[in-house]
Amino acid sequence: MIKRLILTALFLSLGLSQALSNELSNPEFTSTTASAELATDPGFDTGTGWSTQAPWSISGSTATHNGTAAGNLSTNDEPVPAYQSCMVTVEILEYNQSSNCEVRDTFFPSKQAINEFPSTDILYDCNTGSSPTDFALRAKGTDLTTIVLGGISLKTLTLDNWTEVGTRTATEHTCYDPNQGLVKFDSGGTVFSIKQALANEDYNMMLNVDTLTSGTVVVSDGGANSYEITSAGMSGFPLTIATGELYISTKGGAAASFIIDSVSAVVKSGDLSDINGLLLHVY
Ligand SMILES: [Ca+2]
Ligand SMILES: [Ca+2]
Repeated sequence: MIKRLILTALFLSLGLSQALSNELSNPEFTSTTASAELATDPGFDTGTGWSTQAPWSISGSTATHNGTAAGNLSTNDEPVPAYQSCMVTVEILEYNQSSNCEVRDTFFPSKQAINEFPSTDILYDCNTGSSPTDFALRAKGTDLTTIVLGGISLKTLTLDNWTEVGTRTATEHTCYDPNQGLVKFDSGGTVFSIKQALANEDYNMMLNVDTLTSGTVVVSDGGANSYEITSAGMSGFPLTIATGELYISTKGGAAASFIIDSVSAVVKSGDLSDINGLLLHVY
């Protein structure tokens, strides 16, 4: 902390504040754009596009599960394009924790549960089912408690200011969670990237890896200049951009699964690069 204070004071006294500005847009991954509504009847007003496995029923603009057996509430008109980053919004009118209601793993690999009442639950993940894709929610509770849902909205998400590079498949994709500001990468071995325009300069980079389950994070200019990260946490490193673009990628050649939290690119300023480098290490 003392070193940090001294260096901050030094930094400010030298009037270098501009030297630390992040040149990237949406560096915290908190900004996404949602698609138009994909569910045919998101409010359960007509039941069109939904299939109800007993004991689910749709009536009066709600979907109800009476807790007598496990059952699925599913779309039947394949509204969601496969392998996309998705936002599922569930309006929960009545719920008991023991009802145990979750998104089926044929849609979300993480099988997320709806668990808050009364609320609107928002779930994020990549749908990885066969193409095109139906959404399904499975209620597993048999405790005679009732679940009542007012609606389910299905939308895909794109990450603002970043461009995807690669072909989305069941095993190669990114997934966006703007609430937490996270990007999840999954790869079976083929490179998948997000990229953003960045002026050709020498930069001090920082990348915060939230979780690294497997594989290697590659930060590069898409050309000869790159840096590899193989552990979670904050990494600071120099990077030269010579192509006008910054890439964050899986390495390829091996399976990868990691989540990144933020990235910054700060232009090195001539003689001051050593100070910047030192600051990065202290922070
Ligand atoms: Ca409704
Ligand atoms: Ca973030």
